Amino acid sequence: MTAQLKKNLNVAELVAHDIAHHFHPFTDHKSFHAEGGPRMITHAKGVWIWDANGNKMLDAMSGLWCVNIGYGRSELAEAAYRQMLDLPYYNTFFKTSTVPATLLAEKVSSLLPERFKQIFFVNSGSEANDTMIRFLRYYWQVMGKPYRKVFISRTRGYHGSTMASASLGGMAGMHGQGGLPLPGFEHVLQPDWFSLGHDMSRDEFGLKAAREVEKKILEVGPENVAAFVGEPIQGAGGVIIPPKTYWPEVERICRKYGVLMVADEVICGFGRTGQWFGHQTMGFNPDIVVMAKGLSSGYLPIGAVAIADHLIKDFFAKGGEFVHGYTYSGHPAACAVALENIRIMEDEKLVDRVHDLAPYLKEKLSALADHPIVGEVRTEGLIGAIELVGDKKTRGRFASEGRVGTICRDRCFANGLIMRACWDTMVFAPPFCIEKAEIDEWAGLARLALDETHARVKDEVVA
Ligand code: PXG
Repeated sequence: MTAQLKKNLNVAELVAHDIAHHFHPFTDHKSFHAEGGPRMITHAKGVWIWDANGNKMLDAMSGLWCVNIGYGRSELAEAAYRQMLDLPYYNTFFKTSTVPATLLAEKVSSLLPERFKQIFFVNSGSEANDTMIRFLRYYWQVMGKPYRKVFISRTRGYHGSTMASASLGGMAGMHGQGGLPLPGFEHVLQPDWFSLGHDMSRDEFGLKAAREVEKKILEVGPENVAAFVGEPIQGAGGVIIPPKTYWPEVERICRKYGVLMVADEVICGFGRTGQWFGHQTMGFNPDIVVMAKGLSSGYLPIGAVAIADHLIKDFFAKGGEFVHGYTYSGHPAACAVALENIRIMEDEKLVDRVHDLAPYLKEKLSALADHPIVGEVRTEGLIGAIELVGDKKTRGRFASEGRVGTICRDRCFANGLIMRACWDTMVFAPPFCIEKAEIDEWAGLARLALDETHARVKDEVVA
């Protein structure tokens, strides 16, 4: 938006047009209209965003977990501009390619473990997961095991909004609308020690949650399972950081039954956990890596699926054409932006920065754990969560799941801080450029929002 347009904004008129014509994703339109429509976001810089009324907010969510390098990097805009002048579009079907698509495939491969040499481009995390599902179903067919069609994933996992990716995800609310999941998608317990671990130690609970995967494999029949799919750290499920025992045990189980492993790195990928990929931080070795968001820091839509050599070798030899692709697979402008994003991440050592900032973030936000309605603060790299509870000792929640989280989210907004509420878990994933002084400011705003939330709910009986 040009400065001129910004100056002449008639906010009330814009909001009225939005209410009249804009059907928003993940929005309850009844309350949205009743509460006066959208907050219009107009511009952003670093970790800060502004709305059309001039309110400035610290975005501790990087948009939707994606603006990893931070807002306002003109180099990315220039990369898109230059590419659009040279070649705004050409496809990557039918034995053609473009320079940015080729260079990005090579670059992404070089960031991943050695075995990932082939990269398939898509436009979103949902498409990345659909592509992975279609690839693996056909892969097993090519391998003479067409019955290996069942995907196992976790409750409260989030893998996207298309029919297949929402089926793969374990969000009850999404399954409740229109009869999902589709057949062939099974879900097991999420490794959420805080909510489900009761009196077990974290490590014991990690093993218990992993063995749910084994139970499910045996229930479905190992010969029918295509893959186990999981986010290294579940994001939209409430930033569930599994106990250290979880992933190695899941890997041992999957290998035992010949079940492939897919890491959905849409949130964890590209540095979020302090290493390039979340599976490196969590200690497991996937066969497929699904990416989006941080690949371009959200400046343009792009996602990717990386497939390990041991799968691709047979697939290329025996599979013939993979009858799959999107008009915008490897879109040149999106690839140019992703390349520039990765260049900046490398030149400015942003992954190291995440790693180095992580202890400071942990220290400052963990100080909130003394608050009367905070049950736990957990972080890994620059991602984390604050659990809201009515009873700190028993980790007891407030009545009506999600209500107190929503109050807290609104108090954050009112005080100039953006954190998301996943039910009664406040989650955060700030841009990697965040400064220590901004972390201090955030911790102060978070405490204020928690105090205001507490004031509203302190007389309530705990569920
Ligand atoms: N996998 C993971 C792990 C995600 O977090 C997707 C796949 C789907 O990506 P696309 O690009 O198709 O949206 C995501 C997306 C939330 C929220 O409520 C999270 C996402 C998207 C929308 C809302 O926190 N993550």
